[in-house]
Amino acid sequence: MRIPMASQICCLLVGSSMLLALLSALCMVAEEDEQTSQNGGWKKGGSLVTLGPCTITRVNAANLSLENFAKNFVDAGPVLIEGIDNNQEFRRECTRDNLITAYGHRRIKLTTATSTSLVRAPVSLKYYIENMMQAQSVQTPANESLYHFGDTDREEWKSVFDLYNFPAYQVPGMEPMISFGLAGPGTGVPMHFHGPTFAQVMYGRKRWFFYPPSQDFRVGYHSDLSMLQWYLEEYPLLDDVTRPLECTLEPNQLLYFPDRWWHSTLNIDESVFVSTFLSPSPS
Ligand SMILES: O=C(O)CCC(=O)C(=O)O
Repeated sequence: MRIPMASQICCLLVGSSMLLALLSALCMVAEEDEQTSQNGGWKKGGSLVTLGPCTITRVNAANLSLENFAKNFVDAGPVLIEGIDNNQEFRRECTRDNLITAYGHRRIKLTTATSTSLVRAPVSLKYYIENMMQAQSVQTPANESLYHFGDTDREEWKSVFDLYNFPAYQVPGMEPMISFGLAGPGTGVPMHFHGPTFAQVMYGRKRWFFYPPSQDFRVGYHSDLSMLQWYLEEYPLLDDVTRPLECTLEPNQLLYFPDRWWHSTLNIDESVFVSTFLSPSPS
């Protein structure tokens, strides 16, 4: 029997380690594809943003009656309600393929991800999804980061928005209005405030940051700083006093925050999301 020489053994070893590397790369691609298909076709990951801590109140919907919410949570601060499964039909409507196939030709308006939120020229939904939802670069300032949120033609989108079930929890004297959004990983909206709001993600994970109305700690924010740059450069410098409250919102959860709470967002993944803004019902 011929004994292989050292160089032949080395070739075999290199060959098999290359094969292993190739196989593991193929497995990673297959795993990513599987994750994407379970995720409505929307990509998970791809940004420098990781899951953060959750420092706000968390409660399971099974333990939170509508009465308890209205009595004890409406003004108490941000709350993450888990175990919410109220929008499966709307979620199916919002898969990547379905949005492109059924509504890709419609024109949507984009806004800059700044506190002043300037509206930019409309693009088709298909173009936005296929070409403009890539991961945010830290070099891109907020005034060049385009985001689709809220500025949707309500008449044109009525049949789609009608599929969305508003949260069963209610704030007495207030009525809901839907705002729909689609955005890429690493994008987000800087600190601002308005009336009480519910938020859900149909797909993707989204970090939320909060300050109470009494504490205007917009430390490190300025109008053209993107949320990604704030997160990478300013957020790590915050201390116990200046750090915002925060939590990551995922599908099957509902976030609520009361009137005038400062808030900002940062998408970890490609995200499809809805905010329900509450305003006083006309008497
Ligand atoms: O979901 C987002 O990225 C923005 C939501 C937001 O700012 C809001 O609901 O007021």
